Amino acid sequence: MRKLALMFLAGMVLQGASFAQQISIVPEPAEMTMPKTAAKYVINSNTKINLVGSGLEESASFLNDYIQKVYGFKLAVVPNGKSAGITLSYEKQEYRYPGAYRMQVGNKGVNIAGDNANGVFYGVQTLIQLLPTEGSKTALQIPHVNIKDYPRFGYRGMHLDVSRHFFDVNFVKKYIDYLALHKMNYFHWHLTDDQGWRIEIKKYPKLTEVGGWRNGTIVGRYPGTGNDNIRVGGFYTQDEIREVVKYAADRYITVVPEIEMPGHASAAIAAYPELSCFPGEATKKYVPENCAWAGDSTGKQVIQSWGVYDDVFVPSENTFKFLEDVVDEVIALFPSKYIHVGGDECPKTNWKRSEFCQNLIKEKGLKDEHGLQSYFINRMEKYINSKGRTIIGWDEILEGGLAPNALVMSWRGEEGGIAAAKENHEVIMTPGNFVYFDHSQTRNEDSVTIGGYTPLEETYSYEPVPAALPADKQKYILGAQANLWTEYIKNPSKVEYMVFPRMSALSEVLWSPASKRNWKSFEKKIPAIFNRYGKWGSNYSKSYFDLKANVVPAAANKGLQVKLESPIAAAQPVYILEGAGSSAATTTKYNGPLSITSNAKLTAWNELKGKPAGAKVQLNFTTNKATGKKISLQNNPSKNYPGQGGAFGLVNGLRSEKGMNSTEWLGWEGSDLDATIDLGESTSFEKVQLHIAESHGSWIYGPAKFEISVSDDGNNYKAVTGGQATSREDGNSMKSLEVSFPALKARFVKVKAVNYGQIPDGQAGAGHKAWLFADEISIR
Ligand code: TNX
Repeated sequence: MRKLALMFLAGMVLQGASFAQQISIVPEPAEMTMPKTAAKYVINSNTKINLVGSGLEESASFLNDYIQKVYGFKLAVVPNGKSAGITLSYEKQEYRYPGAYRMQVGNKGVNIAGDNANGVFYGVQTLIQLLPTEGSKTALQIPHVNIKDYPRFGYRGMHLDVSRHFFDVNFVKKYIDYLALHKMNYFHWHLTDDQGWRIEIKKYPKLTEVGGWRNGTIVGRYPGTGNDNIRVGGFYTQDEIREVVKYAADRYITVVPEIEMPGHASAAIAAYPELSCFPGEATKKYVPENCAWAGDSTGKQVIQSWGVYDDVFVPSENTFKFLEDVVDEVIALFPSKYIHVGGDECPKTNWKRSEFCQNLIKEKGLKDEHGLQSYFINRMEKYINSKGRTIIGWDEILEGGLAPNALVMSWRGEEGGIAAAKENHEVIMTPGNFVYFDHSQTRNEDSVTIGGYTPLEETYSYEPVPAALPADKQKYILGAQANLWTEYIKNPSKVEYMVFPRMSALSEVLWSPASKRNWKSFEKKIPAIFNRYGKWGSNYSKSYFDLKANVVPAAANKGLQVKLESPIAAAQPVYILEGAGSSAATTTKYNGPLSITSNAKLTAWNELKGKPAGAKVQLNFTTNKATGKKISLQNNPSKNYPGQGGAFGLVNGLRSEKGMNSTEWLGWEGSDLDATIDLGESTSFEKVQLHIAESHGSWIYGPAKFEISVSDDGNNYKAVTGGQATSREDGNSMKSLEVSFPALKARFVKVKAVNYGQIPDGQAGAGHKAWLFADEISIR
């Protein structure tokens, strides 16, 4: 069980004296030593910042702004100063990536020496992390330390989607400050998508006049329960863009702009319909019927719902001219070596039915529509290369042949990154299951998220260099980045909630030497990290402290056991168990695993000094003959949707009650659920049920077939016929499939749900493999 000696809960800080001694620098420095006897240096309003050398003003002013904001005073900055205090200077250091520095805190003050100005800036970030988060605000005690530090990766990135929801310049600057405080150096600005075009392009004013606004937004999780009918939007003027780029550069952060093509292009098409294969077709035609629409439904419109849409750029000369013009203006605004061209999720449906596209495929001797996508990206790459820049694309740009110099962002797992690195292409890793910060970070999600479950520990455990990559190809992994897609993130406060504390974990993955990365040490820093967010006035998720309930099979597979775990040593987990033989629903102190052998409702939470603290866990167990039994799977579910405890999750007595947004689901991409349950002894039963999810917009389909067979010896199986599978809607995109038959006796039961196969044309994700989602098998 993970326990912290110190604790912090839901806005309340409980801090021991020992904590004040703890140094909590995030990301962990490469090397750090402390004097034998701990000592302090005090920074107060008389302390001076000495600058030795030029180009250090940005670092001094960042430090001063921070001290002013958090502690309310400012330090005098003295060029060529020699007095005691804080001294910023240069000192040659040999490291692979810019940003190395040394730092000493002693009796005479703080010395920060950088290999370059960037290194000094990172030294200042470390100093900021030594400042107290408690106690006096006028005499800031910092511990004596010796630090030598440098980054592990050259690309340490964070992404922000400003299309699905728009965030103004002030917040974008704040976000950039968050990057700086975490020693990150790339900000990937996702500026265009189906739901809004956010960058002013002088030559095409309608991009922002028309494409920057939508008449409404679906309410709740896709496909939504309605439309809010509120016209929203916004965009950045070119002056604002320059301001942001400069602001970032002052913090040693490069802004990488993303202009999506050829898919996710509806906002541009709304402004200039001739960019579509079918300029005359109304956008509404491409939107599923169950997504409510606001306002004008004729002609081309900016999309109001989430997902992937078929109305993509037509690969015509006119479109290429348009995109080249856009790129010209983008390049003039962004000094970044990299220009991101998207390339992801481009449905081929329209290209298939467009005569123009089919002729183009023939004329250019392309294999098919994937060849056309590759042609599209290659052509834009050539143009961007001719301007001295390099393209980045999402991993779909591997399909149909990779553009020659492209850098690949691997988002659908690590495979794309591995394939690209093997072809000697540079790679930035952004795999969904580790660094998609739009995923939930708690099992008790308190607002809608896109789905998935990426808790803090999982992000922390991420290793950007895949073990599967041969040693001589590892150099192609430039680093990693977390993505923040904002379909379900409407305001700055939720952005902060979703990125913190996972961004702190990621910063350590990207900066600290692999040998310095240690989850247990990181956990010790969590109270200080949270205090710091508090000082910044930032929102953050406290789910790390949630009480966790682990459901496991009981001894000899006779029922279930629930273990309650809390990272807080001083907290007492308590629970109410209704059913399961306990008649009165009384609050009981937890002191060991709970046994579940019949239907039961468990409510559990932490108590701190007798008061409830943190989120409640609520589990409704429905037991049956399969519950807690041995189960094995022929095909493993996807790493992204492993369910709770793998195969066991199918017989843990728990079903999702919330629909898709649950960690109960096991998901198979293209393959079948093929489970064998060992009931332990010959058992009589008459029906088998499978609880599944079905959400075509999210590429999740019910099985093509649902088959049961039984065996007494585990070798010879006999199909159970007679029962036709019936299906019942359970609401929230969930269904129960059931096969019933005259009672029979058997020990082994094979349950097979055959994957739907390829997603049909005209549906979201057409041509891809369908997902099969299931969370529970019951036998009665
Ligand atoms: C996939 S990641 C997308 C985005 C969505 C995101 C939601 C990628 C390249 N494309 O358009 O916002 O999933 O998690």
